[in-house]
Amino acid sequence: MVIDSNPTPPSSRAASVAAIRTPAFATPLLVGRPNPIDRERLAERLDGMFDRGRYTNNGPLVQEFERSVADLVGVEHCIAISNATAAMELAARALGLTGEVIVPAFTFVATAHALDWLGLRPVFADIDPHTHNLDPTRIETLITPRTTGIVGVHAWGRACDVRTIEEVAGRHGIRVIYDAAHAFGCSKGDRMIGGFGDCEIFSFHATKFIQSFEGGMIATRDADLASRLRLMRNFGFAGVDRIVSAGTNAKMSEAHAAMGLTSLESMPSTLETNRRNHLAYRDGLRDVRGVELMDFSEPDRNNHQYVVLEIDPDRYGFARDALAEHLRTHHVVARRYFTPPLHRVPPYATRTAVDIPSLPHAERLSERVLVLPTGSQMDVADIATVCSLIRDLPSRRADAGGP
Ligand code: T4K
Repeated sequence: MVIDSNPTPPSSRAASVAAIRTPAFATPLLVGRPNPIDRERLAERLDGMFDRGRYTNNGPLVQEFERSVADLVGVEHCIAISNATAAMELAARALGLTGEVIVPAFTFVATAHALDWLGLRPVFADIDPHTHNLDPTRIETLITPRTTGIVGVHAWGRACDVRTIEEVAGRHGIRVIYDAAHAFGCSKGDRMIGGFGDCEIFSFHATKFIQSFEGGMIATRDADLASRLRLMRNFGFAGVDRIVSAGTNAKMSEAHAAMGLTSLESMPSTLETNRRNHLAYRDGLRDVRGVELMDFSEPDRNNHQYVVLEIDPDRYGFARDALAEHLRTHHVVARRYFTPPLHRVPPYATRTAVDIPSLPHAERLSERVLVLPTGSQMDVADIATVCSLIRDLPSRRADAGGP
């Protein structure tokens, strides 16, 4: 996809929705456009890095980024990793997972691929259709003598039912990792995500709430696990020329940490923009039949990085894919995360066809969910325009003689 690196100011971008053949926006609105940062601060940090001549291998910026994240989420140990997928591989290996690991079928493919890459077997579980997270009531039925772990995903930054997941895991003596790729700055009640399970994994990919171009972070309260992870991300080196374990190269560079620190400094304004946009979408879509906006107005904190719709085709009059296509013709590039559900994609589809029952909620949601653009690329007038595109689609069909 071509990334618009020089966007037109939002206010001059919206065109008339009335003109059916003219796209409503002159330039594409994208899901996952990087959130703004202070470029001068980034340049200063990079200058410091050039002056020091230290570009990677646990340099001062990486250490500062780790400390900042640890303070923010309230855990003792944070280990910066090259990306969240590599972080999941390291965590699963450092925790000694073998055999089968239970994962939700409704997540980004990286969650399962990281396990599969290690020779583990992801066992797909259905999700709760309201939270989009692992349905904890189904986990126990999937546990076998080969199960060694559960990976919960805090989808869209909404915390899993951590209490039940950890209670089930504790009863069976198995490990818990949380894929918190979406959940930086989010909480479960007054506890920040980062401190649950054996460890939690954040993604700082360019598209995330806080980003370091590419990047990941493992947060844990377990000091032994943290030291194993530090060794493993750096070839097993415990000091100069001293190798004490197996390892790989999953280090974060200083330039990535410079971006991560700079992005963290923008967190308050990024959150304010995301929250403003979420409220504008909520107002604009309030009365649209068959279109439900995922609401995060609970005691839990959310970063509002994702604007998630569920489309009921019977009530809306159009299927999710038709709406996505309609929006695309107006340069609103919504995304169908996560389609298809993981038990239906290679290599899992062929392996699981025989022994996995259908996972109705994951399947249904992956045909209904649509993620809309947000962030600083849009103002509230743009969001009103996107909402009218969504609201007006069914009436176009009615004008043309009904469904
Ligand atoms: N677990 C979960 C639950 C995840 O969602 C992810 C990643 C991971 C684990 C793994 O984390 P990492 O190993 O990546 O740290 C994108 C992201 O690449 C991926 O990181 C993210 N989840 C996923 C939900 O979204 P794609 O395949 O949609 O990428 P792509 O290239 O289509 O870009 C997404 C959108 O962002 C487009 O609208 C374009 C826009 N974009 C993208 C980039 C890279 C920009 O505007 N600027 C950019 O620089 O996966």
